[in-house]
Order: sequence, then C-alpha cells, then structure tokens
Amino acid sequence: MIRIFDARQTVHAPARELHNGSWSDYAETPARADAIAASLGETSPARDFGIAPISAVHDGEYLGFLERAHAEWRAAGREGDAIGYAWPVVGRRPLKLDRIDAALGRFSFDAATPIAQGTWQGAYWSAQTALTALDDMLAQNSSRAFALCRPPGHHAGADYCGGYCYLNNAAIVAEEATARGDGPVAILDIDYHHGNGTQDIFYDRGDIFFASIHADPATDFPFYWGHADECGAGDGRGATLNLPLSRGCDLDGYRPALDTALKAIADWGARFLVVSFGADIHADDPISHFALQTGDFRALGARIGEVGLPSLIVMEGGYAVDALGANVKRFLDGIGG
Ligand code: OKP
Ligand code: ZN
Repeated sequence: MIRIFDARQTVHAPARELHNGSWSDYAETPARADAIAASLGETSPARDFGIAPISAVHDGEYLGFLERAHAEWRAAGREGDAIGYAWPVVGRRPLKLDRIDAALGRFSFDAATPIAQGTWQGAYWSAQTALTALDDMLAQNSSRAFALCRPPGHHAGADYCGGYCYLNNAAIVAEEATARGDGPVAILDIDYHHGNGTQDIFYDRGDIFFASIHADPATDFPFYWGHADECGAGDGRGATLNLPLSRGCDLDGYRPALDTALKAIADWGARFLVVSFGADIHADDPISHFALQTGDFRALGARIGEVGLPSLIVMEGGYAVDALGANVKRFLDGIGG
C-alpha cells in the first residue's frame, strides 16, 4: 500500500488547549504521527502540489488569515499561540474586522484550535500529504493509499478552523479526484467526532457523497452538526448521510451503521472512496467514548475493503498514543490492497 508521511507536519505543535474550563496539554501532538509512522515501516514524503488544490476547497481570505494569524498575534504583543475569545453569533452580519481577536472569532468555531508558530506549515504539508497519496494512487493505478495526515482536517470548513483542524485534507483530495475525472467520490468519515467541516463544504452539492458515523452530537463535540436529520440541501439533498451512535458503542453496535453507510455509498454510484479515518473510536481514547478494541479495527477495514472501491485513507483523530500504531496498522491490514 502507498503510505505517505511528511515530517514537515510536526512543526505544528500548539502548547495547550482550553478543556472543560481549564488549560490542559494539547491532545493533538506530533507524537501521534510519530507513533503511527513507527508502526507503518517505510513511508514516502509529500510532494508540493501548491496552493491551487487547497484554494479549490478553502476561502482565500481564510487561507490568508491562517498563514498570517500567528505573526499578527505576536505583532499585537501577545505570547504563545493565537487563540480567540469572541465569536460572531450565528446570523450576525459578516463584518471584516482587522483586529486579530476579531479575525480569530470570524475564522474559527471553538477555543480548542490554537494557531501556533508552525501551524500554517504543518497544515500545508498535511494537505500535501493527502494530495501526494492521491497522485501516487492515480499514477500507479493503485487501489489503496494511506495519507498519514497531521493536523487532521475533517472539522475545518471552507472558511473556518476548529476541532484541531485547519485545512480539510479529505475534502481537498475528494475535490481533486473529482476534478481529475476519477469520481464520483464518496467520503466515509469514521472518526469518533462528526466531520462537520467536510459536511459543510459539500452540503449543497450532489456530486460528492458524505457519510459519517460518529458519537451523537447531542452528547459530543461538535454538537451543532451531525444530527440524523441533516441530509444535504438543494442539489446536495440526499448526498449527506449522518449515522450518530450512542456512547459506549462496541463492534456489534458499530457494524449495522457501517453496513448502512457502505450500502448508501454503493447505491449512490461512487467510483472512488475517501475514508476519513479516526482511531479515536478505540476504547482507550482519552477524549472519546466508544468501546472498540484494537482487534476490531481489522474487521472494520475488511468490511470497507469489501465494497471494492479504490480507497484513499486519510488520517483524522486518535489520541490514545500507546494504542495508535496498532490500531492504524490493523485497520490498514484489514482494508487490504
Ligand atoms: C478532533 B478529531 C473540549 C475539547 C474539545 C475537540 C475535539 C476535537 C477532535 N473538552 N475537543 O475529530 O479527532
Ligand atoms: Zn475525532
């Protein structure tokens, strides 16, 4: 299997996040990527496909903000990582304000996604990692590739960051595969958390299908997206499928949802699959509440592999660092190719 990992991603390393009312160490660490890379054996570095495939998904003003936010934060006399504290209430008029604190509110949806010195570089190479995996897959006519992306991407929308995510790697490769004529593309998001950014990006489009299995947003982050009645709008009506599950879900509880998602993807006529893969569905995950075991990851991978679509696996979350390497490896062994 094609396996892409780029060490330039690890320059993104925020120090801390606001967690349940106090500061805690940032959970989305460079050590996560190192643990996965160590379990994979040989990997290839990313190549630079430039900004165009990123701009095809993300808003230009947002990208400018992301690139400059940390420098502006420092220029405003602040220390450490840039983090917002004021957000425009939904429905407020879209003001374009210069002050860094106002921009942080405008271009993010939570207080857990700081912009550190290396954030732009890390997020840029994370997106290039996914694009390289896609390019190799298509060039080699290969049926599987794994993009070891970090930071993750599925919470990032066209013009916002949040949930440890800045650039939406899965959306970027889905759009690029579509542009190259390799669609129709379906995205299957099996991270513990709903992929709100990916959903938002494609919500009113009928040419890319989005299915997500995740913890019920009534109990879990990101709360405001991922409810079962969200199914797309306009041309995209019916091209979004949300399958929320209750906390405590194990393999037996998970399988029927996976069957439902894969059947919907096949019925829709997908020719290419992007898997937003989060290992935070594992029982030991420190910020999540499902109960899948390491051995279950092989079964999940195998079930997805059965649909027989060319599949690009993009890394999303997973914070039980000690279990991460084995969980990812089992999943990739299961999906095969
Ligand atoms: C990213 B991915 C507040 C912390 C906020 C953010 C979770 C982001 C998960 N207690 N948590 O989907 O794995
Ligand atoms: Zn997650």
